[in-house]
Amino acid sequence: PSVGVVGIPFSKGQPRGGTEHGPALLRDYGIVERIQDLGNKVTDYGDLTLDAVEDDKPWNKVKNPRTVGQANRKVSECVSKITRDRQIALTLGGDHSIAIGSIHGHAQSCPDLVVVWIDAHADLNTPLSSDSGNIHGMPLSFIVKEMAPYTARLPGFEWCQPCISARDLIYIGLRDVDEAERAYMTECGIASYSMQEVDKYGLPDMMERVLKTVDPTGKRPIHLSFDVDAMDPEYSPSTGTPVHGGLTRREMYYIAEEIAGTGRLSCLDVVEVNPSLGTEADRKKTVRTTVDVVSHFFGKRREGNVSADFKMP
Ligand code: DIR
Ligand code: MN
Ligand code: MN
Ligand code: MN
Repeated sequence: PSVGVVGIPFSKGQPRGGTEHGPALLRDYGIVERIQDLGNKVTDYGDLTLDAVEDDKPWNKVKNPRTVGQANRKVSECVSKITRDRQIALTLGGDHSIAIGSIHGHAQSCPDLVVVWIDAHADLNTPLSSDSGNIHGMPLSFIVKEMAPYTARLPGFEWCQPCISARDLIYIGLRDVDEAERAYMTECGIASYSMQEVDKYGLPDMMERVLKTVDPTGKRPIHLSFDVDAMDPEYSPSTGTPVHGGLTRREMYYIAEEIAGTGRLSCLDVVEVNPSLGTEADRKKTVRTTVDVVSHFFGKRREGNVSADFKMP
């Protein structure tokens, strides 16, 4: 497959600096070469230039609304172009607020996409329900049509319209869901495979259910949004809001290989790697695990791979 990579050096969707260095770190650890070496044709579009908007006053509790809105407009345009050219978009975050632009842009080119959201958190707060005021805890409220009655328009987001239905979204890995988020999920009918269901069904049965539930036809393009805090902090400690009891590296390999096996991955977000958090060892562990997992989304198989130009010795 063809892959288009874009770095999104952004951290204004949450209070901790550092996620803006995520793209550089992932590149340093060879993420682009790893995908290339698997036989994919990779185009690297570099990093977006994202500026802070001056005098970006909070909207009620919500921090940096115009800065996050403007950045996401650029993300949307970029992802829309990449996916329109029939490349799989790989967005390197950045905090999870960038998924607003990523899904929005993807939906402009592929209106029938489905979203698989792998995260410890539901990221479904609205500017009205959010306790933290951090937009990285709200991206899906901008994107899901059924959330319209519960949300509010934010300055900086005039360009952004909800573009998916609640039934086109499914969660994996949840274990820290706010009360309002839980109520919205139930009210809108958003399916979720939280850590409870991961434990109950096991990965093979769960992934079958996930794919059948969100797309019984098995034909629609998949937008996979991967927050590295979905994994247990044992594997990805350098992230802003770690939660114990998460997915193992091995479970993420399984999920990634199953998604790759559909042949329908159309956009992958890799978000919330924060090189400024934890020790040097934590940072290494986080980025190595993340790059390894991403390679499985792009074709690496534990049973082994043989490249097209391989000559039998
Ligand atoms: C919390 C935490 N639900 C919030 N969300 C996080 O701030 O809205 N999302 N950490 O990744
Ligand atoms: Mn999260
Ligand atoms: Mn919480
Ligand atoms: Mn998230």
